Amino acid sequence: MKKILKEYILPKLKKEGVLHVSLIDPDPLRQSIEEGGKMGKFATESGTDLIFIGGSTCFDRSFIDKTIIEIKKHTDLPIILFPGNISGISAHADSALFLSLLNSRNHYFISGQQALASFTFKAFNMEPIGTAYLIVEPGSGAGWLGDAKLLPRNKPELSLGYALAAEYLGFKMIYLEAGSGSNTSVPEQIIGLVKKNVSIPIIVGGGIKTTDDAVAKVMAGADLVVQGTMLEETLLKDKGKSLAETIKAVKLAGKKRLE
Ligand code: 1GP
Repeated sequence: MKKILKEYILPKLKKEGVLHVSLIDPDPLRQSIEEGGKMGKFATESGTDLIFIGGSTCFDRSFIDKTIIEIKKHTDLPIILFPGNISGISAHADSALFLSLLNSRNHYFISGQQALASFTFKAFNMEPIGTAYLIVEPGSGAGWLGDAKLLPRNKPELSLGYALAAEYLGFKMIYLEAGSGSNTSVPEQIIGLVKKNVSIPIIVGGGIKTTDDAVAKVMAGADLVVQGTMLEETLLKDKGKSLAETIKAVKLAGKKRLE
């Protein structure tokens, strides 16, 4: 079994202060398998550290498998699943976030789906990175599909309660999510408060569309910054130029945080 958390993420974090993550959503309605491969190529050339594969609406495992195989032709970076549901688990990935949507109203998204997915993880001998998934307003599709009781943006202490619970329950990472394509991202106040009080790595994603916003997340305490929409959009518009600039700024901010 590959151990991406222990052997790649944690040492890189210690050395560089932050990891930039590119999210590719293997959804046939969004892009073809070849385009997915192109996104992986662009993300790698732009300097990203890690590729997440997943989304709330991708249900076709064979399409996910093929997309990962295509991406692997263009990158040596670890590919980690970010599954929106149990059909999002592919044996071709290197590792996977084993997500529990702690602030869901529906136990299926907290532990039910996980119990079913565990058989596949066992069969695939795949690393399950236990990750508490916390959805903050506005939440977008992930919030709706996961039946989340969205964490209020103006009450950071409520997010902190869930983050502390995640650490006490033994999760390896926390994912603060504002929802893919949201018009706003997770507030720095929430990230900062969580960072001050928990010691496990914090992933932040959803609605991070500009370099300044990405840098603000790092300076507030994000350990992994996830961008999906920006990768999709800049690939089409400016051939990924602004993604490369953002990644450069994120990495610089990570170094600054280490000083
Ligand atoms: C969604 O956090 C990710 O789960 C990425 O969101 O597409 O808005 O970058 P964006």
